Amino acid sequence: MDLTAAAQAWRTDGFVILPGFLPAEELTSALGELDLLFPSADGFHDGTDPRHERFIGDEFAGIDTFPFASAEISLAAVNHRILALAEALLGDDDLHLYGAEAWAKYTGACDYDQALHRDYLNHTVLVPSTTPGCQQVEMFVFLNDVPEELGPPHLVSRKHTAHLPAVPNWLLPPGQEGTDRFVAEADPQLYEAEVSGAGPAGTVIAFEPGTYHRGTQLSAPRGRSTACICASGRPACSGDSGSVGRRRASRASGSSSSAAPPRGNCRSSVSPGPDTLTGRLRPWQAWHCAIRGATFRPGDRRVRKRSADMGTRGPGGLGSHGRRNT
Ligand SMILES: O=C(O)CCC(=O)C(=O)O
Repeated sequence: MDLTAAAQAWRTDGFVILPGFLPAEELTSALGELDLLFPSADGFHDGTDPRHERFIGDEFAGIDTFPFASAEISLAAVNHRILALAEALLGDDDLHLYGAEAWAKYTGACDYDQALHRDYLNHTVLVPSTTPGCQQVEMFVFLNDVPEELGPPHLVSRKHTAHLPAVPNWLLPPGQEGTDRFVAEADPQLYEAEVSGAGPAGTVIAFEPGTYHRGTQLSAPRGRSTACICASGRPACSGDSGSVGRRRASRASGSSSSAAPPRGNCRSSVSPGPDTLTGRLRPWQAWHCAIRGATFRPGDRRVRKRSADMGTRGPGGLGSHGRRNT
C-alpha cells in the first residue's frame, strides 16, 4: 500500500495496518540491542534473566519510556518511513514526536486482554480531533512477528464508532458491567467488527487516538512480543495527562495494575528546543540528534562521540537544548 492509499484508509477507518512496512534490514540494528531493554523469551520463561520479575502481574510494567537504553531502538521510533507515514497521514510536515515507548509482553506474565477503548484521555487535553492540522497519530511498530497468538492490537473502523459519544471511553465485552460513567458495556457488534493488526516484524499500525482499539491476550507457549509505540502531531493540539488512560484501561479489563503508581511521563523527556521551531532544523531532525545524545551510556565511546559532535552542531543539537546526558 502506498502512502496515498494509506492516508485514504486512515481517513475512512481511523487506522491503517501496513504489514512489513519497515524492511527487515532497517530493524536489524534495533533488534541487535533489544536485550538492553528486555529479557529474551527464554530468559523470561526460564527465569534465568534477573529482570524477568518486572513483567509479572502488570501488563504496563513491560513498557520502557523514551529515550530508551538503546540508541538504535530509539531511532527506530523515528525511522524515516515512520516520519513519512506520519506526514502523509496528518497532511503536515511540522510534526513533533510527543511520546514513544517500547513494550515487551510475555505469554502468561499477566492478562494482556484489554477492553475496547480510545486513547484520548492520555493523548489529548480534549476529545481527539479529526480537524486537518489538529490531528495526532499513534503507531505500533512490531519489532518481531506478531501473529494472533502473540496478542496483536485489534481495532474497530470509525465507520462503526464515529457516532459514539466521548464518554464512556472503555467499552467492555458484552455481558460485563461498567463501573462508572467512563466504562460501559459495548454493543456486541463492536467486538465483532474488530480487525486484527497481526503481522510480520516491521508491521506498522497507525491509528488516530479517537479510534477504538485494544490489546489482546498472548497465548503462544513461551511467547514474547516487542513493539515500539510512537505518537506524533501538532504540539499546540496535543497534551498529556500521564498514563491515566492506560491505567483506567487496565482497570476496565480487570487487570491488577489499577493500583500501580503513575508511570513516568515520556512526553517531555527530550523535546526540541525553540530553535527547532524557527525552521532552522525540522523537529524530526532535532529528535534524531537528541536521541543519540540522550541515550548515552557510560563507557560507550561510540555514543559519547556522537553526542559530543552534536553539542557543537547548533540548533536542535543536544548542546543547544542545555540538557545533560544521563
Ligand atoms: O498493546 C496493545 O496491543 C494495545 C495497547 C493499548 O491499546 C493501550 O494500552 O492503550
